[in-house]
Amino acid sequence: MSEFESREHQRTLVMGILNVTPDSFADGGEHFEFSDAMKHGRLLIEEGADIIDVGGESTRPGADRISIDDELDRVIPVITELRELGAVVSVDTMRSEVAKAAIGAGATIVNDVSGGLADPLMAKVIAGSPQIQYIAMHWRGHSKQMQELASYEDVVREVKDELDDRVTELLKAGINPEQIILDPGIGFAKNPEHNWALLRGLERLQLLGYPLLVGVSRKRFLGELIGADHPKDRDHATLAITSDLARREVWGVRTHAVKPHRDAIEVIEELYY
Ligand code: PMM
Repeated sequence: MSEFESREHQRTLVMGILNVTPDSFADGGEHFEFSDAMKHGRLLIEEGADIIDVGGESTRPGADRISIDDELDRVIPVITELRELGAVVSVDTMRSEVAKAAIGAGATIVNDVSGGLADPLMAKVIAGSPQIQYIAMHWRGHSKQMQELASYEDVVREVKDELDDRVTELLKAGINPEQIILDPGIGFAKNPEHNWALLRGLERLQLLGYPLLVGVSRKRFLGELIGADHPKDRDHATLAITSDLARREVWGVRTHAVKPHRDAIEVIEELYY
């Protein structure tokens, strides 16, 4: 029995996405103004989000980077306000300065799509905040170049090994194992076949012994499968994956629509756990 299988069962958590950006994959521009961002944040809370993931920098393939000041201006006021409403907040950032300011504003989870690779100071900030959980996603490079890096012989083995290397470095920097959550990085330096292979092979990643977060919401590979050009037409396909992931006991799913995912997870709970 693996370490993961011996853990007590926990309902899969729903992380609602709040992108305060003009240009993200699926909701770019819709919540860019503070008042629109908060309106959406309140909706995510009402719909039962366990966590709200606030991001100020788009990571869609080809995206340009923004300045630290712009990123701080976008995310900190929203995090402060969401905390006042009692939400559990994660900050989606690759920058240690932004992570530090977000923790100061009340974020309790740092979601780093680079797993600490983009900013060598990130691991120190997380090690210095042992109450914070840290999501380390599989990543091979920034948005501008990431699709050129989508080359694997055995994607599940390589993602597993690269995440394992990340964990080794994070632990070396003084982060506690209990702080770490891993993420296969669906769509990041991966083509559709890689994404499907990773989703099929998640149990091999679970063998690393850490909780897993998975983000497939409205991503392009779903659109290619079902012929949906518009991201919002990919919600049913996303939901099918959430149900499967809840059955396989992943720690959390990162989604745009919250309510249907909470409902689907409740059904899986009733059926199997
Ligand atoms: N995907 C996006 C952004 N942040 N964070 C984690 N941990 N995992 C993901 O898969 C992930 C992420 C890109 O999606 P979006 O632009 O729709 O938010």
